[in-house]
Amino acid sequence: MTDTIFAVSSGQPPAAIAVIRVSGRAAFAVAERLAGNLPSMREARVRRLRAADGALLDSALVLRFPGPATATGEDLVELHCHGGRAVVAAVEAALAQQPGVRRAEPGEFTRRALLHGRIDLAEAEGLADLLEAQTERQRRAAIGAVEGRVSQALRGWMERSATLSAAIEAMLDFAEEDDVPLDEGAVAHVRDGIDALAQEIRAAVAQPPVDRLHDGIRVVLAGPPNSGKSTLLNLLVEREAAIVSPIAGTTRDRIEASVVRAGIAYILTDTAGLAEDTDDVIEAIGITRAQEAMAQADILLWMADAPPPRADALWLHGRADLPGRGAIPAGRRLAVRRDDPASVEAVWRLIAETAARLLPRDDAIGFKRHQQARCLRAADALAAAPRSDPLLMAEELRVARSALADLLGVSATETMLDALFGRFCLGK
Ligand SMILES: Nc1nc2c(ncn2[C@@H]2O[C@H](COP(=O)(O)OP(=O)(O)OP(=O)(O)O)[C@@H](O)[C@H]2O)c(=O)[nH]1
Ligand SMILES: [Mg+2]
Repeated sequence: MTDTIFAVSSGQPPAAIAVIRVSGRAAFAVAERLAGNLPSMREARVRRLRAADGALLDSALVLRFPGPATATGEDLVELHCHGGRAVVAAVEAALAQQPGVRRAEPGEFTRRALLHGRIDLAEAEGLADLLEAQTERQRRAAIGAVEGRVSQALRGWMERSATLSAAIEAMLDFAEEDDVPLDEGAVAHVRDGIDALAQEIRAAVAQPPVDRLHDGIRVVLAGPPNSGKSTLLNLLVEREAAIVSPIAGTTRDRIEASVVRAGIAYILTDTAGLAEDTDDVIEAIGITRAQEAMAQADILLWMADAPPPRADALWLHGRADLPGRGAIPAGRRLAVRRDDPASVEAVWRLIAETAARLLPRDDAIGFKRHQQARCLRAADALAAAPRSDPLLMAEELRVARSALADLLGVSATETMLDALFGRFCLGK
């Protein structure tokens, strides 16, 4: 933590410009050694960067920002160099030679931001998702988290819980000091507040998590051999991803193809035909893999005449152009034929409709799965609080708060509680 760190914060060279960031106590001193006198705070100036022996390294735009109001919470310098590989390597080498200065570990700038309270854990997770975002929907969900949408919800619940705890504390103090029984009406009122909070948390995390949005929706094609799975996969992804042949058992392994449609990422998986019985060892392994893929599918496209193994599968009627297969039998969602692009488009529409139900709405807070699980734990603790025992209620409130605090990467901030209790005590 006492080290001063540096790293290229823009994309990998070569590029027109490479932004090298230096963060830490020695940031200004180090930059001064390279650039001569530094520009005023938050002002951009061109400076010549020189090695220790005075040799010219590059001419760069130099900016400096005083901590703690910086991205990392520390003194921060940005060197906007020419983005050639050798330029960047030379400036990095000059930085690394300075005492107490080293190259940053992956994510270390963000880690420092977290440690210095510039961002919280939920925002940091959003930032990681934002950097990985490849689709418009992924970007929108991630920027929401970076801007504190998740954090605000969590903090709001923590504060409500702290207020309820404070009310209990005040009630207990009052009863003790004046030696009177607890006011049952007031206890019931707090208990109702706890219930309302539990319900609100449950409702907020009832939306599908954002994980599927970031990881891609897993669409798996499965069914018996020769049912047209690989043909449909190729048509859906518009390339020859899988081998198609009239020989039953052509596909033996899982074949994955990633596609983005309407801002949503999908991973399509073609699988080995589920032959009734086989002596072929490799085919048998393929079938096991197919079954694993089916178990992990968010959307199962079931191409078979026999009914699907899962109630939520999308049952398709394949090869509908063949004689005798013209009419769609009951239970099938759609008929597919390789000579009819409209039938393939209809499959995509069906996938998209199903996917929409698996993804959070655009106006949802956008929790991740692990955040939802922890929020539910907090809600369970609240719901478990007994109706008439204020001490146990206070304990469940504390448990809930600490579950929420973990998601923000803060300790169930005593400071926040102190402030709140302090306020209550004033009027007592
Ligand atoms: N007429 C017609 N033939 C089709 C259609 N779709 C696939 N076929 C043919 O059916 C045979 C099997 O197709 P595949 O796509 O390889 O079937 P699969 O389900 O992947 O088969 P396995 O990999 O063995 O499990 C091939 O000869 C395809 O040309 C279709 O819509 N109409
Ligand atoms: Mg196949």
